[in-house]
Amino acid sequence: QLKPFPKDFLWGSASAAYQIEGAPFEDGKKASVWDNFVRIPGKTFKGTNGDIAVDHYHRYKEDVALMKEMGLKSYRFSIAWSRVLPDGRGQVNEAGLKFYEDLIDTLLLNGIEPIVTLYHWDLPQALQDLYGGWESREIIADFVNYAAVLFDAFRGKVKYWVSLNEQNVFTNQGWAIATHPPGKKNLKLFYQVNHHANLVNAAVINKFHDLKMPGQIGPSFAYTPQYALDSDPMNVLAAENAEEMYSHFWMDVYLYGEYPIVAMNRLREQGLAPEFEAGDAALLKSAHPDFLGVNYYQSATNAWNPIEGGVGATGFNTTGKKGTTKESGVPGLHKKVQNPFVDRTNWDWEIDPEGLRIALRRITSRYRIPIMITENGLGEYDQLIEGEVHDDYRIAYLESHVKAIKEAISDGATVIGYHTWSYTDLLSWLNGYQKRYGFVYVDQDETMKGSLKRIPKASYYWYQHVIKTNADE
Ligand code: BGP
Repeated sequence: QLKPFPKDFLWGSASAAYQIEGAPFEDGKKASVWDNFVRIPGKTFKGTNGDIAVDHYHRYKEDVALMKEMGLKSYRFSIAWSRVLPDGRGQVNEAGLKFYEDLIDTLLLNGIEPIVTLYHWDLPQALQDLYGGWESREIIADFVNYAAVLFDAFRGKVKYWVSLNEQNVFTNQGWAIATHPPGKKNLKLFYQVNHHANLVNAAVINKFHDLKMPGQIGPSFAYTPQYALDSDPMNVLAAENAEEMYSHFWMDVYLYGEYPIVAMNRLREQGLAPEFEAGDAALLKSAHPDFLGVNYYQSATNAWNPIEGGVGATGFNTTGKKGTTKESGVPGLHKKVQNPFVDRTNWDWEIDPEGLRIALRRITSRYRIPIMITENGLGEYDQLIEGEVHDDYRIAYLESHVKAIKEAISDGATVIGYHTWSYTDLLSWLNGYQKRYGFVYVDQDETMKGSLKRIPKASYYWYQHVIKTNADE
């Protein structure tokens, strides 16, 4: 007999500013690094950008009305730093702040818990220009100052705060593989930037606690649990390597305040370890997140990859055609292989609900921290046929993941909420508008000239029922 979901479980859904808002230069907002990056030819799918996105900036009332109708308990969204502080620091833009105040008030009025992500990748371009953004330690003071503006503005109204969204993704894509801004390939810099992000995360959590903010704060980590292909000890070692370098390397810092030993030894040997300054180690140790946000989409399977002649590439499927992902790996560490036991999406993301149960259990055993699932969902092509979207594949995906959470709770994990990615359809950073995740279909595509009409999909009504019954049926 499985335990029921807690009565106050946050059945939610999520989004991020750049992917939904549009209005990049309205009411005093200035450019973020994404506003510029998308204009570099070849960086995004058919050059799609977030200039209009799904026009949430002007249609948020309609979007919240649909949330209310659905019975949504919580809504996770991010604040665009350059809307509130157009230059990243200095003068607050009251009009920008007001947009979020109105959104938060509308959510509260409709009984929906706002969950605010401070940073979902859209750094003010001004700070990138001024000192290289995350490449400089100056970001620590600027970030804390930005957060303090929001803490002050929304004290008592917003109870749940996410510090950084997927630090492991934005640092890796920005500085190691060059697929996100600022588009660099420099491993030494990547580890240094990531160290600065760790310091920011710790400093902002401390600020929140120093201010005695009512509520909770934690980072959202993109956790991909690593498996071994089989019991060949070398494949098991490859999986251990991947878990150390891609999971513990972030979560240990968040929750133990220290980098893991094996990973740091490896980086020191290669001359890639981040430089510490006086006070860094103490700062990392001093911060204690109230929960860990987990973004879970898939697991990853590993095999040994020899130092001599091993696979050294990074492989992403941005074609939207199943089976086109190229081999990837790090020689002497691991290589990523297909899991023969699970199916994949058209973007080759492996569909593995059991992996979510495993993820929640691993975090619980290693860190003993409450978990908020801040993202989980299925990106697919949806078809609008006679005004309806029958996304049964999405329902199947979400249903199996909800079951996995229930099992993990019975196993002993503390899970306080579940936020699907995403609420409405929105811009996928690199895959345009064709890779859809929403409960609500939005008429928008790569021409960026859609009507922007909102149409609830079959999954919308399915989730409405889940919320109503607390997933008890
Ligand atoms: C996460 C991000 C989201 C969202 C999601 C889906 O990494 O936090 O912002 O984009 O992934 O990714 P994609 O759009 O690449 O399919």
